Amino acid sequence: MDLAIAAGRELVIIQGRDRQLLLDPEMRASVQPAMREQRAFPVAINSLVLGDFKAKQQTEIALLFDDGALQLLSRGTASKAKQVAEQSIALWQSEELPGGDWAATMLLGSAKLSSRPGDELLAVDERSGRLHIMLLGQPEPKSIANKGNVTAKLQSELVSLESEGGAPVAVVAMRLNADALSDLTILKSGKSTPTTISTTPAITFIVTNTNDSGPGSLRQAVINAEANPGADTINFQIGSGPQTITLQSNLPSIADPVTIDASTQPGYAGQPLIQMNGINNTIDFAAFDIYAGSSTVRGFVINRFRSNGLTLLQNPGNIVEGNYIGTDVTGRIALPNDFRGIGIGGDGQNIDASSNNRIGGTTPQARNIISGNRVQGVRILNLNSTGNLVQGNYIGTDVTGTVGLGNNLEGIYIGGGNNNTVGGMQPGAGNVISSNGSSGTPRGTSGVHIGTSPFQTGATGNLVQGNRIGTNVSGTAALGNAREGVVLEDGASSNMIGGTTAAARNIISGNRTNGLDLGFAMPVTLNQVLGNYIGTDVTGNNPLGNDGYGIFINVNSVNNTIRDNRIAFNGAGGIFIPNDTPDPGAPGVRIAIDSNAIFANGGLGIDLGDPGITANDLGDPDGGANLQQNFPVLTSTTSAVTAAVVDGLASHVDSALPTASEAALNVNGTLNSTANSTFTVNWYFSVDSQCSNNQQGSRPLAFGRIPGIATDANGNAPFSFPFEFPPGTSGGVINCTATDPNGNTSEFSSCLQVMAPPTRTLTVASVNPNSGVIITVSGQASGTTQFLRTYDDGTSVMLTAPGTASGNTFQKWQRDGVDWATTPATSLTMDAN
Ligand SMILES: [Ca+2]
Ligand SMILES: [Ca+2]
Ligand SMILES: [Ca+2]
Repeated sequence: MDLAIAAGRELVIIQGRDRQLLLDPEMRASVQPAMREQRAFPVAINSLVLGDFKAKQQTEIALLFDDGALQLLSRGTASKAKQVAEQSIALWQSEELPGGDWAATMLLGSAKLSSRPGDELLAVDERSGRLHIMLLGQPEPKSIANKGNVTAKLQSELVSLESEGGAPVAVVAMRLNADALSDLTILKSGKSTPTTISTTPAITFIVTNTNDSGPGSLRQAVINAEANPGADTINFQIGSGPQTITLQSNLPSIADPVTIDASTQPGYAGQPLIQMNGINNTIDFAAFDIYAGSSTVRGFVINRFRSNGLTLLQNPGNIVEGNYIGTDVTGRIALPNDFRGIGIGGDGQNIDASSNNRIGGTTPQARNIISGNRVQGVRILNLNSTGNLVQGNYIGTDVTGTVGLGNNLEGIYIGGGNNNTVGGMQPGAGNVISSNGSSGTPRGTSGVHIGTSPFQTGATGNLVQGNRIGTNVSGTAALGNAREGVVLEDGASSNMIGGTTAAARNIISGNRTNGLDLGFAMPVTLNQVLGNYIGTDVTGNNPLGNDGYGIFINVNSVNNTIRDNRIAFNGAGGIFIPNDTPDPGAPGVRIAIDSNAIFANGGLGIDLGDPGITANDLGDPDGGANLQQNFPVLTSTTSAVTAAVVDGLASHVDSALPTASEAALNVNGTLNSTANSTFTVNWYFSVDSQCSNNQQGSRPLAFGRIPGIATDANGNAPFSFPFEFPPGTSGGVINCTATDPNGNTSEFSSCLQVMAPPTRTLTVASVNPNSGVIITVSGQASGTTQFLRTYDDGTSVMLTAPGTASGNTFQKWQRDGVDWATTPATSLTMDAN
C-alpha cells in the first residue's frame, strides 16, 4: 500500500506506485498506472491512520467514522499466498473496536509506546482534553459478534491521559530518548510550542562487574529485565574505562524489549568501552539474540562469537548503533565473529523475519564498525524482512574508514528482503562498504548483494543510495571489495541503485572485478541504476576504476535501466552485455542505457554480444544481447545560420543587422534496423576521441536524446538533430546510440568529427534606395547563411546563401527555395522594396 485516503464515505487505496515516475515525462509515459481501489462505508470517515496494531507485522487501517464508530481493517488470517491473491481492500476484514463514545472529531495516530508487540492506536480528543492510547489484543472468539462484515471485537485496553495546560489538537510519534520506543510530541490548543511525553524504563538495571554471572553481571541484568514485564534499561558502571565481559555461555535470548546501553559506562567518549568476548562460547549463539523488537544495543565491542555478533529476529523496530562488531576495542584489528556481524531475519518461517530496524544512523555517534567477520557484515534475510535501514556504518573498514578490514564474504547481503534501505540521501546516511570478500570466493560475494537465497522470490524495492562502495570514506582512494561492488541477481527486481539527485549517488569504484553485476539465475528485472559514479573518485573526475567492467549484465537480466551514471576508468570496459557467459541462461535484453557519461574505460563503452564492435546487420534480425541492436551511422554536419534583416530605411538596416549565431550545426545520420519501428537516438559530444578504436569518446560535455526516429519499410531512418557547441569548444566528436521501443540500446556508433564553422562577418556595404541594400558576407567556407527579410506589411522572404567548400564565394542565392538571382563573389544586392 502506498497511499490511503479518506474521501467522504470512500476509502481510497493506491498501490503499485512506480519509481519510474521519478523520471522524465517521456519515460513516465511508459509506466503502468498505479492501482486504485476504493471501498465505500455507510458513514463518512473523519480520520484514518495506518499501523501494525494487531502485531502481525502487517499494515492495518484504523478508521474513525462520523457517528463515532471506530473500525480496524486488516488482511485477516489467510495464508500468505492467499493474501497475495486477495489483496483487494474490499476483501479486508473489518473489526469494530470497542471504546464507547468516541468523539467523531478526534484525530487518530499511531505510535510504538509499550513493550508489547505491535503499535498503539492514539486518539487525540480535543473535546474532552484527553489523549487516548488503545492497546489492541487478539480478537475474542468468533461467537461473540458477527454482524455484517464485522467479524469479532478485539480485546483492548484503553489508557487516557489528561492533557494538562490545554486540550491536545495533534500528536506526532517520534524517538526522542535512548530507547527504541516512540515518544510523543503534542500540540495543544492555544499554545505555540509543543510539549513532549517520553517513555521511561520500567526498571533500570546496572551492570557493575565483568563476571559471567551472578549479582551485578550482565547475565543477571538480562535475566532480571526478561523477568520484569515491560521495557527496561540496562546501564553500565563497571568501574570506569574499558572492560571486557567474557561470556562462558550464551546469554538468554531477549524476548522482552530492553535498552542495553554500554555508552553509559563511565569514561565513554564516543568509542565503545565494553567488550563482549565470545571466545569461550562453544555453541553458535550471538552476543545478543533479540526476538523482542523495540530494543536498543548501543556502544559495545562484540567479537569472537561462534555465530553472528548480533541477531535480530521476529519483532520489529530495534536500534543497533555505536558498536564495533568484529574488531578489537580500537576498531583497527579484526577479531572476527564466526558468522555475520549483524544478522537480521532468519531463513525459517515468516515469523523469523525482522523489520524496521535501524543499523547505525546519520550521526558519527550512531555509526557501527562492522568489519572483519567471517561471513557477511550485515545480512538481511527473509521475504518479510522489510523497511530496515542500514545507515552511516563502516562495513569492511577500520574505525578511520581508510584501512581495509573486510568481512570475508559480502559487506551487505539482502536475501529476499523487500523495501530495505542501504544508505540514504540525508547527510551522513551513506555507508562505507569496502574491502569485503576475498578473491577465492565465487561471483556475487561482493560489497552489496541483493538476491534471494534461500528463498524462491527475489528481493524487491530495496534502495541503495549515497554509499561509498569500494573506496575509503572520503571517496578518494580505492579500498576495493574483492569481487563486485554491487550485485543484483536471482530474482532481484524493482530495486534502485542511486537516484535522481546528487545526494543519492553511490560511488562504486575500486572494486576488484566489476563495479556492478545485474543478472543471473532467476530473472532480474525492473531495476534502476541511476546517477552513480562507477569507476571515478568522489569528484567524478579522477580515475578509481573497477578492475573489470563498470557494469556487467549477466544472464537473465531483463528490462533494467542504466541512466545518468558516470562510468569511467574501468579496466575492462564500460557496460558489457555478452551473448555467452559462464553461467547458463539467456543474454540480457531490454537493458536501456540512457544519458550516461561513459569514457576512458579499457574496452568499448558499450559492448553487446561478442567482445568488440559487433557490426550492424541489414534489417537487424540478429537477436542476442540487447537483440544486438544496430547502432546509427553519423554521416555529416550542415550549418545554417539565420539572421534577420528588418526592411526599411538605411538607419534601420544598419542598426538592426544582428549577429548571427555561429555555433549551430545540424548533425545528420541514418539508422538501419527493424522496419516500421520507432527508435530513440542518444547523442554524446566530447572534445577529443578514443573513437577510432572503441567507439567511446572522452568525457561527454553535452548530450541529448531524440525520440521518434521512425524506420521505413526497408528499415531505414535518416535523422538530423541540431547541435550547439558548449561554451569554450569549437570542435570535437559526436557519437550516438539507438534504443528500440522495448529499451534495447545499441553499442555506440563510430564518432563523427564536428567543427564549428568559421566566423562569418555580415557587413552592410551600402544602402541605396534605388539599387537596394548591399550586404557582404565573408568567412563562410561551407554550409549556408540565411537572411530573413521582413517587409513593412509583415510579409517576409528567406534568402539563402549556400557556401562552397573552396572559400568565401556564394554561387547563388535562393528566394523561398527557388534560385532568385545569380550573384558574383561575396555580395548581394537586396531588393529595395
Ligand atoms: Ca522487561
Ligand atoms: Ca560486441
Ligand atoms: Ca544487429
